[in-house]
Amino acid sequence: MRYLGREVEVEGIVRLVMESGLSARDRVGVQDFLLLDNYTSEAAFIENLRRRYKENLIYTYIGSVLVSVNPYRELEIYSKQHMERYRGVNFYEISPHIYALADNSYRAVRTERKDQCILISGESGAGKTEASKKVLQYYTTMCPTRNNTQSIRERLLQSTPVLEAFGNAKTLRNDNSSRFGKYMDVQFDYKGAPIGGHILNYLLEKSRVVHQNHGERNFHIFYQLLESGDGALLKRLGLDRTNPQQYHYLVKGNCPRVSSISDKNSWKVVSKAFTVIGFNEEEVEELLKVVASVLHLGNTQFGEDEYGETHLTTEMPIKYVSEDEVYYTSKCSSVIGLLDIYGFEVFQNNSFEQFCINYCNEKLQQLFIELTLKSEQEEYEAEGIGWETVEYFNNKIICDLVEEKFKGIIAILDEECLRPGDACDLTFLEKLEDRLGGHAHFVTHKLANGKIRKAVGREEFRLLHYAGEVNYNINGFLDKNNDLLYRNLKEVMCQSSNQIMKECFQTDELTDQRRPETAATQFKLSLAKLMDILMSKQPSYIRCIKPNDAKQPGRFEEVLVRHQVKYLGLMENLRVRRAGFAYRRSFEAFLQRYKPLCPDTWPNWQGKLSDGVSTLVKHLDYKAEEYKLGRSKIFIRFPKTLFLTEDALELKKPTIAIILQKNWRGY
Ligand code: AD9
Ligand code: MG
Repeated sequence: MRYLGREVEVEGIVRLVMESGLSARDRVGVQDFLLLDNYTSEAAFIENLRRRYKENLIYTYIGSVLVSVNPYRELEIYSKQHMERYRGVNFYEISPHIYALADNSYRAVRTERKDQCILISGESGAGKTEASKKVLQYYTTMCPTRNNTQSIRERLLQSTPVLEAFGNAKTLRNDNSSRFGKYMDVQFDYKGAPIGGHILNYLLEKSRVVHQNHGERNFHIFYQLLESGDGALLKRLGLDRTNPQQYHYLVKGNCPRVSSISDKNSWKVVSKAFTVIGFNEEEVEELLKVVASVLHLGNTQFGEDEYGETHLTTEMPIKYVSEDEVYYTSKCSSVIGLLDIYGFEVFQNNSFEQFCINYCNEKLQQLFIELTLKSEQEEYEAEGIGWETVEYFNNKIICDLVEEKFKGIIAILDEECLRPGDACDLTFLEKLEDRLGGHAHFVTHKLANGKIRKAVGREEFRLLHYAGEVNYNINGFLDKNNDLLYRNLKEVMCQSSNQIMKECFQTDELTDQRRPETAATQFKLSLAKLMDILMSKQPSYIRCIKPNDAKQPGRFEEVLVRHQVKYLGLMENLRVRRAGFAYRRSFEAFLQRYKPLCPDTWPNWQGKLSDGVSTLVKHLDYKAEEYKLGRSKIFIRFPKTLFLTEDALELKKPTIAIILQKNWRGY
């Protein structure tokens, strides 16, 4: 049957009508938060999420933003049929889904030739990586391929298990936690076939190689290799699987096995992926030699020293793989970028890592504000509707506090790292106090009147982030920022006969007398590059939420969710989007949906679309302040207007269904 200009099944329509109808709304909430009556109420927001989650409706929109709540169970919503259902469909026509978002970006690439990016954020275990895989699967399944692009499609897909083997680990929060941020470009040719990819990694948690907290593991690859590597291979690598406990680097967390993970199966997947990606046997073995050498180093007496030698071995596999992923081709027409990156983090004890991660989130928030306002403005202009000012908190002040040249926290940290003599974490804190003491978003335990602020420890500073306050403990900041490899160690590495080592440690680096950039500065520079990449694209957002800490299905813990709604900035998000018009629809879609409500437009409107919409809204008695007609869209200011229209449609439903069914039979 045809409806809204495309094939859909009858059941789909009834469901569609149901989902936006009054009775269904009470049960499953609204599918777009923009339609919440009380859109400034956090409680109403969470209640809507909860209702939907209870019904296994894990996706909800805030306009074009997709909010996703981790179901912690396999839902039957990711089949090829589901993918097909979402092809070419507009957001509001059918239940919210990640495929709708993926398809929307793809269509923009195809029809408007505009590069797209999909930004996925959320805290550990919220479902970011799963979301990015689903988007990638959608593209690799649904996009056309040409003979020579089949292998590229496979390679794009197979990059995931390899990156996960080297960059993911079991943590307390997530059995398959990504310990790095990832930005992946999927490139499409002019026919819309995926023809290449490019992966950038951010801030790998290198320290995990030498230390794991209780209940956590090292990176998956170590366990996979040891458990399932071929006997002869292990022998060549000098590894002994009979007693894995002997490897110091694998036992720090006292958690060699994880019930949800099969190292054996993963090893099979990774081995196959190596081949598909294009590693030959020798290259794989060279790579595994590096992996094995880490385990050997861990068992040598200096293996447990500070950072030195372990650093370089861990970074390599990731670096190597990621660089090998670059296969741009000249025929590339457009790009969809996928960013799977750590969300805002607040722990009991927050250190340098959280500082970097939260700084990254400030930058992404800024990008979000700029791009959302920009796209709103552009749309209003394109539609010939006057711009309405939106009040919002601009977090640029916090970004500057962290990254400003000479003055920001990173600059001060670098200064201390470079200063010979008595520089240490405490002198760093003193300098921060001296220089940033009066800043509106920076606080230490010292109050201006000489008294002590108890909420901030003596070895902490507090940042007032857009998402909330975080105390950072300064212990380890200088060491982690220095991230030094000793020169003699580098020299040894340069002489290695291992091809991967050679690539990672090139002799010209040794002759370079310049001091390498500090970790924070490297991160700042790579973030700046990332922002440039993202700024040049049209963004879509997926905000992931973890409903409980127990990794269990069906449990919706309100306090936990409330935190995330706050840290993800969702209320602000909603406020900005609701500042002008709550809803907008193309004339065509609006008319198609509501034309049964007016005898002049039903069953078919023959004239101009805009006239049809005018006739319809006049008949529906819309007041002038409730809506505006742009060039191709109708803008509706209040959800209530839309609801009343939906309710009217609901009343008409039986008649519509019969007529549609008749049409269907005759189609
Ligand atoms: V981390 O910051 O890398 O530690 P992520 O990436 O946000 O984290 P991940 O995608 O790895 O979380 O999801 C965690 C687990 O939740 C997965 O291993 C799945 O078991 C589960 N999950 C997440 N999303 C879905 C889903 N859409 N359907 C079913 C899911 N299970
Ligand atoms: Mg992840």
